[in-house]
Amino acid sequence: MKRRFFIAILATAVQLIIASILILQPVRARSEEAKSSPTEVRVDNFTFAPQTLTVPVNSTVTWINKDDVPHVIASNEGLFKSKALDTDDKYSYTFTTAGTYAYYCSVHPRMVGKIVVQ
Ligand SMILES: [Cu+2]
Repeated sequence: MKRRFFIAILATAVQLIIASILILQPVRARSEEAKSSPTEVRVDNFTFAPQTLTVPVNSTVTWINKDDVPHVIASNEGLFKSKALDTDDKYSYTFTTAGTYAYYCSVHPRMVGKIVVQ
C-alpha cells in the first residue's frame, strides 16, 4: 500500500518534469531567436552591410566600423549623427517610430544606407 503510493508520487513527479521540459524548451528557443535577430550594420570597404536593414519598432541598431578609415553615421533628416568612428568603434541608435530612415556617411557622402522600422 505504502509502496504503491510512493510509485504513484514518483510517476507524477516524472510526468511533471517531462511536461516542464516540453513546455520550456520552445520558449527558450524562441527567446534566443529574438536575441539573435540582426540589428547590426557593418561598415566595411566603404559600404554599409546590409545596405537596407529591416527591424521591428524599438530596435537598437548598432553600426560597427570595420574599415581602417573613420566614418560618421548621419541621418538624412538630422535625426541622429555619430561621432567619427575609428576602426571597431560602434554607434547605436534606437528607432521608436515606424518608418524608413535613410542615412549616409558625412565623410564619404556616397556611402548610403537605409533602416526600415516596422
Ligand atoms: Cu565614411
